[in-house]
Order: sequence, then structure tokens, then C-alpha cells
Amino acid sequence: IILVTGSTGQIGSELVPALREVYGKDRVIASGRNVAKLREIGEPYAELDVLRRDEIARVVKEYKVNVIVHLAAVLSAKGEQDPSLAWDINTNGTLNVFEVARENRLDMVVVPSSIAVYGPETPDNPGDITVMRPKTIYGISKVVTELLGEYYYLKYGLDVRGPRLPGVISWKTPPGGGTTDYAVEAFYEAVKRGEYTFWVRPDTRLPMIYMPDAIRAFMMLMRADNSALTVRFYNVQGMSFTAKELADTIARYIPGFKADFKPDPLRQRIADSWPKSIDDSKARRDWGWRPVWGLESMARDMIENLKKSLGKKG
Ligand code: VAH
Repeated sequence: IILVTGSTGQIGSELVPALREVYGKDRVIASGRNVAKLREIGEPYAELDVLRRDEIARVVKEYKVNVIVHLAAVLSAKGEQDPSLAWDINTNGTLNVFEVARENRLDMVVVPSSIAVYGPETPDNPGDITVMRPKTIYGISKVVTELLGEYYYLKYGLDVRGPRLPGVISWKTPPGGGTTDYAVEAFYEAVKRGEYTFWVRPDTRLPMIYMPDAIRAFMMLMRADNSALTVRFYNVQGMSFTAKELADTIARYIPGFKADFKPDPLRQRIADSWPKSIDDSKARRDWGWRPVWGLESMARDMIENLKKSLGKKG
């Protein structure tokens, strides 16, 4: 039985249905704080705040959970508005999940990390283990998540693993409070209004991944034999593009699309502190990772789906 925290977020709202498809509806418990949104995802679900350790323990016992997929987190830009909230949810929430998992001898905790663990001192195209001196509270909390996960693995034998994700692009549920969200918003606004003002410079290049690839990365890593794993957190990348390249690609599918660039100091600074691409060769070697979606195919699919879901004619 798999318990998913943060189920109503950008990743959760797609990972829960994907897990239910493979493992069966009743074997995947969605959880989160927003009951109205949980209802949309459908039963079985549990209202859950990751800051309440006793509540996590209760749900784990009630549903006989043996795997937790821990997605609840405050993203980078929102974290800078409220560092203490981001620290609390991202580190104490994660500690609570690890503690409940250890006490109840769970089989596995899957928790995503982020390219936000890297910082300006990180070498170009970083691999899985390298300099990590992030300058955002979100990045710091993800380094803590990784180190804590490794600690629980080494000290208690708790199987903690996770993909270290770049910006995730998707059309079903918008992300909230991230720095890479411009790569999602641009599509929504292009389809809705035919124009978008990017909050980064045109030459800002960041690694990204399309949701179907991100979901596949979770599934593949969850199923990988522990003996094949050489690290606990694996870089996975789908593509890497500049804001200008994204705008030009969108313009090919939405003629007349007008892109403006007005860098927002906070988010530009965050974007500038992250690597332009990441080296995911360990994931490829250890568990066969290979992205399917590139900029072109992703853009085509995004626009097609957004036209349908936003109720526009193709
Ligand atoms: C953010 N999308 O922008 C998240 C993230 C790749 C960075 O984890 O905050």
C-alpha cells in the first residue's frame, strides 16, 4: 500500500493516477491538506498535514502502508517569501515521514530532490555527488532531505530513494511558487491570450523535464533493485533550453505568439544560481533511465492538451 503526501500538487495529481493504474486504485492512498482537491483525485484519500507526525503514523497504521511517496513541499520562489514556513514543511515534514517510516518498518520512502540543491559554486553539468551550496531555503531544505535520507538508509536500513528533478512541465495541474514555473505559464498564457511576459532573461537556460518522463522516472526508480543503486538520489533530465528557445518553439505552434522578457530580480537570481543542464548518466546506467520527450515534442503535446483542457478550438 502506497501513501502519497502532497497528492494535490503538480506532480502528485499525475503520479497518484499513474500509480493507481499500475498497483490498483485501492492500494494508493492520496493525501494532502486540501480536501476539496483530494475529492477530485478520488478515494481512497486521507486529509494529512506532514507537520503532524502522529497523523502520519495513524494513516500509515490504518491503511497498512508500506511505501510512502513524499511530495509535500514548498517550492523555491514561495520559500524565499516565507523561509521559515519552507524550512518547517520541507525539513520537519520530511523528518516526520522518515521517523514514521522507521518506526513502522516501511519498505521504502520515495522523495524527490531538485536541481535547487546546486548553487553558483557547483561545476557545469553536475553529476549526482558534487558541490552543493544552494542559496535558497528550498535548495537548502532539499540538501537536508537528501542527507537525512542517506542517514536513515545507512543508520536504519530504511530504503530512501528519489529522482533529483529539474523544472517539471505539465498541463494538468499548474505548479505553484517555483522558479521554473515560467516554462509552464508560458504555455497557458500562449494558449489563452497569445502572449506571455517571461520573468527571466531570454538567455536563461535551465534543465527541464516533461511530466510523462518525470512520472516514468519515479516508477522506474521505485522498481529498481536496491542492489543496482549506487546513490540514493539520481539526477534525471529531459531537456535543457533557454527562455528564448522556448518562446520561439511556442511561436511555431501558436502563430503571432508575443513573448516579452521582464526579469523579476528574485526569481532571476534563483535561476542564475542553478546549473544549465545536469548529468544523469548514473540513472541511465543504474536503472535504465532515458527521457522520451524533447523541447519540440513536449511543446506540441502541451499546446494540444491545453487547447482541449482550456476549452479552445484547435
Ligand atoms: C522550483 N520547480 O522552481 C521547482 C524546482 C527545479 C526547481 O524544484 O522551485
